[in-house]
Amino acid sequence: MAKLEILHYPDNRLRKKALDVTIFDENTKIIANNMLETMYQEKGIGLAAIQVGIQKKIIVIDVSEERDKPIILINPEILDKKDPIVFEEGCLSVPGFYEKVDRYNFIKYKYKNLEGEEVTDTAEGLFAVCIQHEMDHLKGKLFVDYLSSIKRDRITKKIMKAQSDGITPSRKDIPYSI
Ligand code: QAP
Ligand code: CO
Repeated sequence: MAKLEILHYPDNRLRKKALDVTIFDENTKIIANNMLETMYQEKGIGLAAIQVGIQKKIIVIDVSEERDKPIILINPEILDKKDPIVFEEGCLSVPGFYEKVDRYNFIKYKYKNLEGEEVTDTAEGLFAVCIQHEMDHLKGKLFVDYLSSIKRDRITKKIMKAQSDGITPSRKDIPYSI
């Protein structure tokens, strides 16, 4: 397995739209496993292929405390959503910044697994929010897009300054439990 390089906002490649996975082969498995390794090493709870420069609809998630329940979602679609909530989110592509975003606490969704089989399931709480966040990445959307332009501009400035200083902003007190 290999750790992949994560693109940081405002990199244009984060704005690309992911393409459907049509071939479920060894290469797809290698990408998913490398994404999991990258997510675990960076202490994330979710990662989309777009964030590592791969334009495919592949998402990895693990919201378990023990960090031992990896989930791989390919070509995901949300079928139903209910119970609006406001959730404070971060993103491995926007390191060091956390802001409140409007989401749904409950979703019904479908996806394909690594074998190409279709699965339908439900999710709630942090897991549901994480799926919504990662699915936004597949459309080239980031959580900062939900913020006021004042807040977003402030984040853009700070993150570009940090990048020019060669620093990756980070925060140790991550608000969700991992
Ligand atoms: C998306 O985000 C998410 O700033 C996944 O310094 C986040 O894994 C969905 C991370 C919250 C729902 C709720 C961020 C790690 C990880 C940072 C992440 C950082 C180190 C973010
Ligand atoms: Co993200």
